[in-house]
Amino acid sequence: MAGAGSRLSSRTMAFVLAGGRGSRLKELTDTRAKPAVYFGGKTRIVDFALSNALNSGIRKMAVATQYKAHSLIRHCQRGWSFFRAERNEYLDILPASQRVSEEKWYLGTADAVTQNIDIVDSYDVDYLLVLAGDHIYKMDYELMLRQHVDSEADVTVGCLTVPRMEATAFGVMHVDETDQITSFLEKPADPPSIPGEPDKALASMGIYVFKWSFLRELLQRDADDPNSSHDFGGDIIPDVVKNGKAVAHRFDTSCVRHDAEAPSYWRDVGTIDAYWQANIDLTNFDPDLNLWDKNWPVWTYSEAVPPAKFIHDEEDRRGVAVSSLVAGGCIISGTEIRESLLFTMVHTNSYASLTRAVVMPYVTVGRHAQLTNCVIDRGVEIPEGLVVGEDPEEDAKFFRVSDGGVTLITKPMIAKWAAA
Ligand code: ADQ
Ligand code: ADP
Repeated sequence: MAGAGSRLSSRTMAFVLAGGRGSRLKELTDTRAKPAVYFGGKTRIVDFALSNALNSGIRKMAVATQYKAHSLIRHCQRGWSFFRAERNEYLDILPASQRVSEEKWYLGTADAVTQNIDIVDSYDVDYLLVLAGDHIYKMDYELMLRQHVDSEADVTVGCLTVPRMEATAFGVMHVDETDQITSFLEKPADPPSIPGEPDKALASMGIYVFKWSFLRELLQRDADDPNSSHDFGGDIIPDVVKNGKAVAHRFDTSCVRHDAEAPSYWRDVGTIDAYWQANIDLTNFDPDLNLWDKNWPVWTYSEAVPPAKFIHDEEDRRGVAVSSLVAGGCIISGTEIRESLLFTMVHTNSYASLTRAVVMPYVTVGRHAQLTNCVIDRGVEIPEGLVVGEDPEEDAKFFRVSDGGVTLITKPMIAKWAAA
């Protein structure tokens, strides 16, 4: 046992589950897994969990991939390949169906770990931190590890308080006065509320700490169980709640990190509306998610591109962006941009205007286009004069309009528009 004060993160491996499609993001995840979706002007969603692990002092990580993993794998290889085995640092990318058998995909989230037991073993760690690779948040896992050890729990589950009606998408728990979990329901249709707070529920963030020897044995038993779906939320956590000691780690009350002044931040960006809003929120004067914090950098792969350029066009139209984030390589020529977020290498042309637009890399915007409240996928060429965001019924003929009125535009949709 290490003495008090030593960091548990050095004896921990982070296992990032990054295999899910995220089907509620619709066409945004047609070609890539949700963790590979671009977020925040430079980064992808998975960078947040990986950066949290890095910033928490963890130097052994694995990313389990499955659905449409190509761009995710390429991103991890390009952005996260600085781990050095000779310094006892590792980041493994673990695609499904490559290890146990040629055909076998990961059956569920727990099976993704089970199929890689020998890899976790080879790292010789005491704790396994299981992370979902599809949320945007800042969290110091050392605090959760410390609670796990101090409480002598079999599993510690990261959780937060959410409005009760939103809890249908989560694992929902009850805890006693010591925060030991007394019941756990995976995605209940009618979520139980927190006692005394009828409108709130305690939801699992899908983040778990286990002692590796304990989880290893549990997974081997689970693998032989014909009634199990081999899922953490569906099988493993309910099992430990029933037969062992499961403890809640409250993200709301523990803050981002020991010395943080920033408010804790966590967002599920699982729907087009939530995704758009979380990106647009970054354009606020004082955004809740501080990407400028030097003490908590969000690491990513970044292309070598020139600085963003803003130009007056020949007809003296000014290229301007206000209350916006504009990444490197962009050329804003005679376009008016407001409350928008432009990723790398976006090129916009004269008389166009963008308002509350989330624009992914390598998009071009033709002259006179007017784009409002929208998400534009990578590489889309917006035709001259396209107007989006004024008439939802018209938009819905070619594009996807979300419940909240955000228009999603992808390459196939533009092809359909052009053919009409
Ligand atoms: P869900 O949100 O439904 O519930 P799930 O689909 O299990 O999450 O995905 C969790 C993570 O695992 C995601 O990052 C996903 O990309 C990844 N994943 C999914 N299937 C995978 C597979 N076969 N192989 C590898 N990775 C895979 C879970 C919990 C709930 C909890 C919510 C919090 O079950 O209890 O409340 O997360 O969002
Ligand atoms: P996305 O998440 O949108 O897939 P990527 O950066 O992984 O983003 O790539 C987007 C597209 O760009 C790919 O589908 C591919 O067609 C093209 N592309 C990017 N880099 C390469 C490359 N090195 N080789 C081939 N195609 C590439």
